[in-house]
Amino acid sequence: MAEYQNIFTRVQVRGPGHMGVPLPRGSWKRTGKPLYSYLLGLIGDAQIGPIYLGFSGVASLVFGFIAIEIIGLNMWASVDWSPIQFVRQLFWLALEPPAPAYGLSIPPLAAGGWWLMAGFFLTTSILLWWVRMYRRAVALGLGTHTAWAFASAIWLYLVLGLIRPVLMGSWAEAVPFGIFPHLDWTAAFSIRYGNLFYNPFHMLSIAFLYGSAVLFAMHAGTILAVSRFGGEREVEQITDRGTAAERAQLFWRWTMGFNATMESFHRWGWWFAVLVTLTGGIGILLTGTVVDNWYLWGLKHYIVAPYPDIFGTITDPATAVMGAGK
Ligand code: 07D
Ligand code: 07D
Repeated sequence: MAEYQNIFTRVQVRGPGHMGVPLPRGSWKRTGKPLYSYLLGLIGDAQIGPIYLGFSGVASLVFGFIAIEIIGLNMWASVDWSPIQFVRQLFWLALEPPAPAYGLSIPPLAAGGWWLMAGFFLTTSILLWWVRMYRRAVALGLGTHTAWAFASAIWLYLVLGLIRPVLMGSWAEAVPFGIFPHLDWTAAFSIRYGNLFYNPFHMLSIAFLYGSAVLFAMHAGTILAVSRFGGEREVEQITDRGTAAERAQLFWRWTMGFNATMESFHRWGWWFAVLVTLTGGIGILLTGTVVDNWYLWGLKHYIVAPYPDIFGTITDPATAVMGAGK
């Protein structure tokens, strides 16, 4: 019993390699002979493979590989093909979208064309991976909850890189590829549109993000705490409530007066996670299309305390004529 009182998985079950349930007609074969890893067994199931590749899986990997290749080679070219500088500066290197002057037209390769192409391949790859998730769930007779949660993340990704730039009429609005450059973009975006903190959908997204972390910790903590009573068989305990479920629920009813159930808790988790990117995507979509400056929007709606009236009315600097007032 004390085996359970630690952070890593202690029990590693090893039977003969399990190939999984039979697949529907028309499926591909599973690839790879199962093998075992003690180290992976500490954080998950020790069995590795077989994997199901399938058409959408292979196509997604090919498209994803091409995207990473285009991004990587452009970054490498930007340091004059020096392998050392490529590694040294990797986190700072970028493949940038076209300049604003190109609008939504197709620019020359070196002036954003490669960015557009990489975006096309990456987006296709991500959408194909979604198809794979959906189809694997159906093939196993599962619900498609995971695919729809992934769709919510894809929604934010599409708003950032495709839908909003198209509505704004310029690829230049989209995110660059690059580790630190995409952070610079995020900071610049917030400033350009008057401080994203005052965007109520950014607020909602943050509340769901923080909420997801809290719920995750509460859930993992609760289930581990009752694992000595068989609590990790939590889903069985939805219909066959055992002492683990009883105690877990009592713990929360005692500490905060209300408790979730073995079932409802997973719906809470699903919704919180899904709403992070769902509300986030709405917030980004509204920025620049409906609201130009969230600080001024906040002033108008009395959520921002105004600065003392020393400099007169505050206008959106983005709309001010350069040099005016000098
Ligand atoms: C732990 C699951 C595994 C996923 C990992 C990420 C790549 C990128 C790079 C080809 C939780 C794999 C990384 C495939 C390879 C190239 C050039 C998920 C886990 C380990 N970001 N972001 C990161 C992406 C945006 C922001 C890290 C992607 C928006 C901030 C990583 C996207 C904005 C910070 C990364 C995307 C934004 C990060 C760690 C797409 C607003 C950080 C991610 C497709 C939402 C953090 C240096 C992680 C960091 C970070 C990837 C979009 C803001 C490189 C793929 C435009 C403020 N982002 N990001 O663990 O350390 O996610 O940055 O939309 O502080 Mg980002
Ligand atoms: C990026 C969904 C797309 C990812 C997909 C996965 C691969 C492959 C491969 C592992 C993450 C693709 C996968 C390509 C992986 C392998 C092999 C989800 C993504 C499809 N903010 N902010 C958010 C906070 C500020 C800004 C959300 C906090 C400043 C912008 C989140 C703070 C400024 C945007 C959040 C803070 C600013 C955001 C992201 C604090 C910068 C967005 C949620 C405490 C100076 C995004 C509405 C998420 C958004 C976003 C948190 C501050 C800018 C809740 C906590 C004021 C531009 N911010 N932020 O899940 O939705 O992202 O905004 O200061 O676009 Mg913010």
